Amino acid sequence: MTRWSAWRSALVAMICSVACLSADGQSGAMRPAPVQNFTVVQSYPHDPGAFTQGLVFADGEFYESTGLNGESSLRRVEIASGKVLQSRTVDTQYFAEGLALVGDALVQLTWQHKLGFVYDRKTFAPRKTFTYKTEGWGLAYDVTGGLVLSDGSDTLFFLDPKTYGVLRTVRVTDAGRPVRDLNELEWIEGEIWANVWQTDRIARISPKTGAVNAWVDLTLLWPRQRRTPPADVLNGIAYDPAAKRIFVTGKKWPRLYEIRVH
Ligand SMILES: [Ca+2]
Repeated sequence: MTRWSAWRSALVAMICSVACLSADGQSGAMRPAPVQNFTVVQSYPHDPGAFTQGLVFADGEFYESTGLNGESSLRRVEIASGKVLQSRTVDTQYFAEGLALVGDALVQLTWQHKLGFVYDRKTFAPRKTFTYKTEGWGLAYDVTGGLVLSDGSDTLFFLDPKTYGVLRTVRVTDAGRPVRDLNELEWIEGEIWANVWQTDRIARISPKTGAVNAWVDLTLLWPRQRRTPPADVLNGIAYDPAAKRIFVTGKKWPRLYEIRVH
């Protein structure tokens, strides 16, 4: 080892001892992910009857999947007014869940029937169904990342967008601990963002490792003590990649928000 390389190795070790270890000696990977704040950019009306389980942005509009037996639907929604422009009722035996746009098809999950519906994007006409082995909670797709499903556990399932077979899974963790109750999903700039059921937090997840990169704390978006029945939990994330707009709402919330995270 030359004198230069020895000096360089010592420098790297010194930097790592400061940067890679926390005060209690834990490695950086074991530290909880940082918590980020938000500001509201815009707020829009949202159908307070929509028990939002899936939210997708495409070409200046939202597609939305609503849940509950007898209230489940697939919708196309005008952003500015929250007006439902197109709707299809889901049979009362099904509790609809996550929604993703895959090419010209809308793919909708059901909660416990292990049955997915594929619709024509334009007409909402049913094309086919498919099955999966878990519960169905959240669903998201983008061309780069692929189709990803959550089932309320700490596992994300990456599906083949043509056959819906499982390609791989990843366990989601923060500081090495499992993050369960992963719900509505969205691909945002290479990360998977996930609502965590019964919380006001969104996890920003590395699709490769499952590690939570950061949390977005939305506790103050519509504080729980001010929520009026039948409004339920925060759920629903959509992303406009061209304008980099992030939208969030909740189950039976009367408003939908564009937020900026910092
Ligand atoms: Ca979504």
